Amino acid sequence: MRLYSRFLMTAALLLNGCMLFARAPQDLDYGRRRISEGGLYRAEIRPQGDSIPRGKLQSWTLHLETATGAPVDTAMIAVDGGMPQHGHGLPTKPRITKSLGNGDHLVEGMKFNMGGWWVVKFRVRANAGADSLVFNLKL
Ligand SMILES: [Cu+2]
Repeated sequence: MRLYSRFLMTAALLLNGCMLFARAPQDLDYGRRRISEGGLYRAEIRPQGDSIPRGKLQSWTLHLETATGAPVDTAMIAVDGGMPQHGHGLPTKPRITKSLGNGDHLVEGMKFNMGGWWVVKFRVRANAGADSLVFNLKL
């Protein structure tokens, strides 16, 4: 009996911990337009549709401009991401494959293999300097 109640308590604690861990921060910004962490750039992600499909390889457009709104075409951009609550990264290695002009960049190889809170990060190196943009997604 005593062992059983201790087991219940442990289970309750574990469950509680898990639930805290599993809950995404409530003030997350899921907007598709963001200002970079250091304020050097503004960017917008343009997935192919309104909703981002799960488990499907997709291409996005990343629109990049300076803080004052000048399109940035020449940049080194690295893509990274994952699920902060699960401790894993993206299932693929998306890359910027082409500059489309007017600040637009083609992002190929995007894929999200499960539902939940995802983070996609773009590390930008261009004339204005190095900075990164972090987007939150809910799938
Ligand atoms: Cu996950």
